[in-house]
Amino acid sequence: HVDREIRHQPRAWASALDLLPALSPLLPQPGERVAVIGCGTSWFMAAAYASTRELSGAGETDAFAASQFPAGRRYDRVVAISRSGTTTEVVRAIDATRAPVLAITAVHDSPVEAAADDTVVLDFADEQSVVQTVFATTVLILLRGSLGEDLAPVIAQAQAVLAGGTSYPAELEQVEQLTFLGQDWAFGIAQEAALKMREAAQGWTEAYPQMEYRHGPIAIAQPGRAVWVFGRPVDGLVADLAATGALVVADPLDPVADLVRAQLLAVRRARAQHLEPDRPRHLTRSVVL
Ligand code: F1P
Repeated sequence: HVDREIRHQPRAWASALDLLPALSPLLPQPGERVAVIGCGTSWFMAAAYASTRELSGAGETDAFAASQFPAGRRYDRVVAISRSGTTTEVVRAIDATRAPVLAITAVHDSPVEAAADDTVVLDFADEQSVVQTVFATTVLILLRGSLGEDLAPVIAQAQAVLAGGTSYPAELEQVEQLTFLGQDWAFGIAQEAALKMREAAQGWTEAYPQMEYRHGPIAIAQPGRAVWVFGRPVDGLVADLAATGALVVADPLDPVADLVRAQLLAVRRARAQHLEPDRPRHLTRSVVL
């Protein structure tokens, strides 16, 4: 399924943006103090959105893994992201906060919907794989659109990636280790790429903010390993990376379009090891305690 779901992304993003005018009154309003929560992939999308919203000037925005949410803090609104709508930590965090909660899920009539004040159900972005791709990116595109961003170029870039026009270097299918870097909101995307590679392909991956990478993690860079930078590399980083002999990937793609390349790589690396990328070991579609 995951191949089909990865390829469905640009269409799902366009559908979400079509809904934006109708959904806008439910989404965070300018000036509101917002917390965004989720688990796993949904947490990384929460982190990416929180950073984008804060940088856009729309208002203070924090992101938390749902299990780490400080429920006593005052927020004007909590946004809870959960594809399944059943993840226990998300339901508990919603129950614990006094702020109004907007849930974004893929499934109707879920426990998360029951606990939240308002719910947006992106059922056209639901998926059958345990490994999340289309739901996660569709939520992020919708939320970026709500900040006034023009996402047509991002959709076009993802279409080009899927058409094979913007591929990754073939050596990435062989490297023994991958580190993903991203500055500001692209750090959430780097974390998500690293998670995809772990879930689907059982790969050893790490993720850091770009500026953190030189504070220790660079010690493991060497030939046969790769470092993939999402978004524009900070000054001097590519030269430092090249000096280690590691394979460096850095393209001028939007980080979400670049994530599509990482998803495709995760599937290719899984297949090369005869792993089933839809159904990673030790993982279920949602974690219910
Ligand atoms: C969250 C999640 C996924 C992960 C796996 C298990 O689910 O941790 O991110 O990929 O499917 O569940 P949800 O709350 O978004 O349904």
